[in-house]
Amino acid sequence: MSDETSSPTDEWHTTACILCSANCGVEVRLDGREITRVRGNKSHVGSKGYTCEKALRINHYQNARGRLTSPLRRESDGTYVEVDWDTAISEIATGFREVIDEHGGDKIFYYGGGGQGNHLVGAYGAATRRALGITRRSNALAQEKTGEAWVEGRMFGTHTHGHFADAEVAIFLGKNPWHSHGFDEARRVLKEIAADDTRTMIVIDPRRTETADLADVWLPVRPGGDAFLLAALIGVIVDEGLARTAWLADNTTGHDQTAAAFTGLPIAELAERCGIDEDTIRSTARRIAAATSVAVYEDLGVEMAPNSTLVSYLQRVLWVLVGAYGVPGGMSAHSAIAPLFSYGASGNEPTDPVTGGVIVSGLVPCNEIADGILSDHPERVRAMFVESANPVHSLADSDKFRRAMRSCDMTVVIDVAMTETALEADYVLPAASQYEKAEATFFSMAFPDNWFCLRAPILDPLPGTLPEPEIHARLLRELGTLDDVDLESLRAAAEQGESVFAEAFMAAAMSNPVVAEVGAIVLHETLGRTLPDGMAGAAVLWFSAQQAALRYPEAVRAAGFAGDGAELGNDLWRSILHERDGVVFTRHDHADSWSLLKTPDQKIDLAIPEMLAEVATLTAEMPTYTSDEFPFVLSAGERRSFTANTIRRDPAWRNRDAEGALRLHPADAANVGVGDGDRIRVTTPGGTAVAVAEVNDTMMQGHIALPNGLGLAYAPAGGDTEVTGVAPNELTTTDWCDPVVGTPWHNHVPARLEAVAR
Ligand SMILES: Nc1nc2c(c(=O)[nH]1)N[C@H]1C(S)=C(S)[C@@H](COP(=O)(O)OP(=O)(O)OC[C@H]3O[C@@H](n4cnc5c(=O)[nH]c(N)nc54)[C@H](O)[C@@H]3O)O[C@H]1N2
Ligand SMILES: Nc1nc2c(c(=O)[nH]1)N[C@H]1C(S)=C(S)[C@@H](COP(=O)(O)OP(=O)(O)OC[C@H]3O[C@@H](n4cnc5c(=O)[nH]c(N)nc54)[C@H](O)[C@@H]3O)O[C@H]1N2
Ligand code: SF4
Ligand SMILES: [Mo]
Repeated sequence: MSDETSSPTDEWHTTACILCSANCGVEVRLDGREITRVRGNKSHVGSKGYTCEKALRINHYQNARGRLTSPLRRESDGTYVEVDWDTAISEIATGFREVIDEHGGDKIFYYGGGGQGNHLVGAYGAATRRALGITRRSNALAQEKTGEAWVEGRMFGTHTHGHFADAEVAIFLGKNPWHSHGFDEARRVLKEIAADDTRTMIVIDPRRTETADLADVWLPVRPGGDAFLLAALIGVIVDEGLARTAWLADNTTGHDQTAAAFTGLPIAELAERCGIDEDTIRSTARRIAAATSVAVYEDLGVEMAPNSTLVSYLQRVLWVLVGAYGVPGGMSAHSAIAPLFSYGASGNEPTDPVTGGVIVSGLVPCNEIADGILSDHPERVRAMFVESANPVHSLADSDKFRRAMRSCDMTVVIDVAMTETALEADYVLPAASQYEKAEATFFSMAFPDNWFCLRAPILDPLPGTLPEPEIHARLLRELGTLDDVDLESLRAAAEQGESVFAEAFMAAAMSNPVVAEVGAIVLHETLGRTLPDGMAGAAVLWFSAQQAALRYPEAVRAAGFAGDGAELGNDLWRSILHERDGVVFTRHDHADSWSLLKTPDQKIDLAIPEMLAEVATLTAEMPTYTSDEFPFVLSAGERRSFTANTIRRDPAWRNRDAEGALRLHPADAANVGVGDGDRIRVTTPGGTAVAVAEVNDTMMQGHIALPNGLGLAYAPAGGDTEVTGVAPNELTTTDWCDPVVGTPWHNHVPARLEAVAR
């Protein structure tokens, strides 16, 4: 590999953009370690050459200044010293052992496990969790998708996704795919729908977003008003007899009970509450009901706003009532090479022993983590292991999370950069970047064909860094976890090919519980050693391929793979390992969307009693979250052209909107007394900050927005560390969240504004 990368060549290297969940395939040219050119990969199985503007500057991730190159230990005076890997691993193992001996492994918390481009990290992290006895964990999904997962678990037992490329009616609910993507070739698909008179795009968003500009129907809902709007749409469908009753009788349970809850709702009153007039609601409901296919994408605009779990439920009731499940262009369950989430919601989820928060899909609600640590509860967390995440920056109330980390006995962060979170850790371990190791994500949710793409490294690890699988393996070796595993004989089996290895590994896992427990690391240490240069971290995917072959044998065969049992899995694995453009790993029929359901009767369970009870409250006294003190609603974390979570820290990557402006409506700007480019102070119950104002007529009056991912510290060449823009979670509080699953209301933060004198 180093031969290829030591001098500029004409060669294009195949990889992917890692800035959002789309993970578009790209090809890049290198000059030494610099990524000098980027273009879409036309052969990529999902993105087919598509990229957005953000991919073109991935060098700002790969070669940012301040990449970590040595393990760091914080000294008692607060400074960090470089230590070698052996010292770091040995001291970390000792530190964790002390916490385990004194308090138990369940007092260690694991946060993270993968970002927008790297989920193999999480598979290896899971092995370490089990080795240390960690039971409590969380990640970003528990501040966006757990409400949705709770609802989907009850209704479908699994995750569903829309087929926007073919949908007759596409609905974007608190979602701006023009910027945030979320499905393959988003902008191309949006333009295609917009250009087709027979198809309708409905955008529900208080802001006239880039997506809303393309929409046939833009519903500028009052911020936080989505539950009223959706209940009204459902009410119209029920009252006007537009529900597909025969289909519902065949395919769902609880439909009568559900329809009853929406019968005779006061549509005019709900219209008033959501700010959309009744006629528009009625015509939109009729358009949805008349469609042969409807696909819906909900995202942060509703998941991080009041009634979030209820909205996740209502939008699904809407499309189920019109029979949109299991039809081309509609919604369906899908396969997964490895699941991101489990969806077995029962209504009896476990709760966190300290905070009492409901644990969905194994994840502690993000807003409760710091409070739990800072409590004096005997079961509280005493140590933190953070990997590939920046929770000080990304979770509500950054300062509280800082204090929580500092109050732990032991904290470890694995990252590529000295992040806001790393700055609070006892040990910081430098990871090889996502272009320096084998990586992949489990984001692909396509149906009927689903794909997966394993990337190979295009560069050697930066000296001093290690890929996470190697870090985890070293830690487990130091802890002695692997002492009783016969790695030698598994290695010997791996040398003889996948068939022999499959048999040996299965036998070892049956006879030795440690092999099953830390299987990912065992695979890395055995099969991984036989893989091509730099690919050891892919070893865990052998198991994923086996699992996929076991779960969907027909669909894997239909995708072109052959064999029975482990041989089918081996055939898929070989293809994953060698195919740089990604592979279609399952090919389903539309009818399979029913067999993919995980409800006991493989029907959709339409009635969730807890949610139906909440429908009745929508016509009770209406809560307001703003006040004279805080009259504005702040969206603390909008996605824009130049935001990418906190993956790129160098502000120089932004061609525009360098500081991440606070957007506000012209009338609000006039009232506050600010013009474009002026400084403006924003104050919330959580804090205060000064931003640059952007007077923007796409905003609704009373609604203001700051971008996400700003407020990062970075030292430009030859300069001191600077913080650019406002870190949104300096303005949020942990109590401001959904009552069911605890997801934050970052899109609905009460705020006030003041002009700042120049
Ligand atoms: N460019 C870019 N793309 C990204 C990311 C990034 O950082 N930058 N991050 C990725 C990640 S991690 C995620 S989770 C996704 C998120 O993707 P999105 O959810 O699409 O992103 P947001 O811009 O946060 O929010 C979407 C919209 O919600 C609207 N909104 C605010 N309040 C309300 C409300 O009360 N009701 C309704 N209906 N809408 C409301 C906002 O006006 C905004 O247009 O984006 C992914 N893609
Ligand atoms: N107020 C507010 N808060 C929000 C949001 C919002 O809209 N408003 N959005 C939320 C959402 S939807 C999300 S998804 C989260 C995202 O927040 P987080 O889950 O905390 O993740 P990222 O900001 O994506 O940061 C990922 C980290 O991984 C590091 N990294 C990159 N590559 C590698 C690697 O190969 N290995 C390792 N070990 N580390 C690596 C980066 O340096 C970075 O520190 O933020 C959430 N927080
Ligand atoms: S940011 Fe997302 S949509 Fe844009 S190129 Fe990267 S992966 Fe694709
Ligand atoms: Mo996210």
